[in-house]
Amino acid sequence: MSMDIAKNLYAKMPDVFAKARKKFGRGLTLAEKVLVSHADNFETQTWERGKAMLALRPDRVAMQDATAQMAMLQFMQANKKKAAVPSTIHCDHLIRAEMGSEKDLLRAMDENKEVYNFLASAAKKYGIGFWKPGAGIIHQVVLENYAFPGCLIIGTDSHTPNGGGLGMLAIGVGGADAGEVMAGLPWEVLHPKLIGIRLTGKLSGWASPKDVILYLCGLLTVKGGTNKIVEYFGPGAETISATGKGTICNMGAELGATTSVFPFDQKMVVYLNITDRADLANLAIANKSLLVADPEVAQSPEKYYDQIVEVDLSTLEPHVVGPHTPDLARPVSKMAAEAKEKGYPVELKAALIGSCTNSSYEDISRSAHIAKQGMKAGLKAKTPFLVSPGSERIYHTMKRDGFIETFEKMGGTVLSNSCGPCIGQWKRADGVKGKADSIVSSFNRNFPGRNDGINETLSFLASPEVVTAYALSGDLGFDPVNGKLKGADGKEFKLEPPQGEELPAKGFAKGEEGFVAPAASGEGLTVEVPPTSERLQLLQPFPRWDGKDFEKLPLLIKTKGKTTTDHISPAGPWLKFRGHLDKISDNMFLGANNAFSSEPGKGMDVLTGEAGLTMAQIARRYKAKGIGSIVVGDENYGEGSSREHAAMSPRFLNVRVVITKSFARIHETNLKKQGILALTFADPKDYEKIEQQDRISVTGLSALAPGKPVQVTIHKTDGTALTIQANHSITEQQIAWFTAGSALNALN
Ligand code: MIC
Ligand code: SF4
Repeated sequence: MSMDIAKNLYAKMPDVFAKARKKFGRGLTLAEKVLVSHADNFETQTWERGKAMLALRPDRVAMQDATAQMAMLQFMQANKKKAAVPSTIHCDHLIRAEMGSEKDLLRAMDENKEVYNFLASAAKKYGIGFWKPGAGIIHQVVLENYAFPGCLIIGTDSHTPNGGGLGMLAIGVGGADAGEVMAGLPWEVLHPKLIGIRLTGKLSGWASPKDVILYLCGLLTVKGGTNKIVEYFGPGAETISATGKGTICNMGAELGATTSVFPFDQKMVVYLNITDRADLANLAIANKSLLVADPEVAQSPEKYYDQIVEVDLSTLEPHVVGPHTPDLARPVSKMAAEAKEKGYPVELKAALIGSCTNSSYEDISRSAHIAKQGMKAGLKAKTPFLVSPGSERIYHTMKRDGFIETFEKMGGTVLSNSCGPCIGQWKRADGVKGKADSIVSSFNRNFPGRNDGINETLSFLASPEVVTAYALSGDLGFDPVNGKLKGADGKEFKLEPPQGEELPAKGFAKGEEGFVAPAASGEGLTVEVPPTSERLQLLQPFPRWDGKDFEKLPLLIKTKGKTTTDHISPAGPWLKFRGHLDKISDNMFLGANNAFSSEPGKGMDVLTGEAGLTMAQIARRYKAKGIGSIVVGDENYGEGSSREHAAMSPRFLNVRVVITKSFARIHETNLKKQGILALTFADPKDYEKIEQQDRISVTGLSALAPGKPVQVTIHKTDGTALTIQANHSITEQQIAWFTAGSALNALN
């Protein structure tokens, strides 16, 4: 099917590129090429970076099980017969890692039966491909099966950009966006600005693709990419494998970037060939000029990109980032000193490799090379060492080529092909709540509590080969590049830099692929939602806006510091309620730091003065009294995941307005989609003026208009009031979502 999509797309590209070159009066970058060729209507579309809303027609939608539930529940409300664009569901997030691959998978099938049956039956009915539990992690499966150069995919997961490794724009969205595109509507996104990253040189020694993005996270920070596309170019790009490019694009989500992309090249050809898509590879070769930036871009990139960063791959050192945020970066050689200075515990309690970000053949073979060196010296892993393969193909190839054996001999455990510990589906045997200790992984996120549910755990991220070296040493202060390990015989030795193969010489081994095709016609098929389910709940539309201003609403929470979606709607044990809005809403803000409480997730019912309650308890009390509330947030509010539960739960529990210093892209859209007013302080210092007992009014709402600030009045307990201004990025169409109560209501 990708072949037909690609043929049609490549056939129409020359014409639309010619129009775009004329309109813009210059050549086009690769990101622009993909955007213009997917415009719903190129002629009527306004093109202005950072300003215009683009209406695009994605080629495909991908959903993972934890977010697909809400996406499908919302799509079903649109009453369509079939998904309007090719779509797939991937069962990867709900498998708990504990006993190893086989047992974990069996248990998951049992405990998630209702959810899997719901997703499978909905997929079958609505023409959606279904990838069974154990088939692999969404982004790896998309890369192996659906991604191709020049394509535009949206996915209900923030790491969807992984597909940029095959030269396409793959963008993370909330479930409502996916539901709408499947219902046949164009997809809207703010016209992103462009960051050009010029790569020169070639990676060598310990440096790996992961280090490119770890380094960039440190340089650009977690908000540096917000509403921007990161486009890689330059001679260094061609030296990185397609899967390595995938790693870099995947973790571009940690910059807040809309997505990241690499130009089509020979590495992609090789990858398409080895994943049984020679036809696509040949087609892309024949259309190469369409799938890379115009030649003039590389000559004077400053004219095309809003910002340019140069990275010399030859001098790049391996990095490690963390704890608690992916932009706290330093070369591994500096880790020991910094750990000492900041008092980070250096004894490592776990080392984890794999995940959607880093389980390519290259990653695994390089890590196995390190493992073998350790074992040759009589060493085993000093920490629990867990391996999460990205897909069935990867797992079976690892098995055939002896890597599983190597890792197991080293003392490691190979988990099922799923997210597992990366999303908190991990029973860490030695974890103690309240105790700070350190773990290291090759994943992409390290927010507090994410992996083991313990907020104090210091989670560090590095390349899989560096993590494997850490596993051998058990010591965060160990420098794999320059340091020495002590072998079983007491002799010190240095690890050789990792060596591996980009792709398996014998091709990929195949297991059970785990794909279930939809029914030819969904007519007469039912979607399985047991009425008494604890896991699934059909959605009730949110109430329409009553046309009144928000007067004197209590403040529910003022979050302080980093407020990721993991803080707003934690995952781990809560993942099982992703299809049950009422139940999952009990997790609302459980991980968030409240400016007025010493305990995360807790606050005060300001109407009664009772403190120590969870935010959900407080909001439910207000809701029962028919009162709405306001949330105030800090910088980059809603960073991280695409989970729309972080917007739906507040909406469900009557939060009407969220005012922050700034928002992360996906979350801001999710709030708007659910009918919450998303505002930013015109003067970020006004954040300081908000106190616990304030009542807040947001007025002039009937005159809400794009670009027009709104007035916010803060009523103090002493009877005084002060008025501040708040901005928003609401478009005409989004005002309709607000008044209808949600985007979905506006659709019907
Ligand atoms: C993540 O990595 O945070 C997740 C879990 O994959 C999320 C999606 C989710 O919360 O279901 C994401 O990245 O969007
Ligand atoms: Fe799964 Fe982790 Fe990848 Fe998210 S980042 S898709 S949780 S493996």
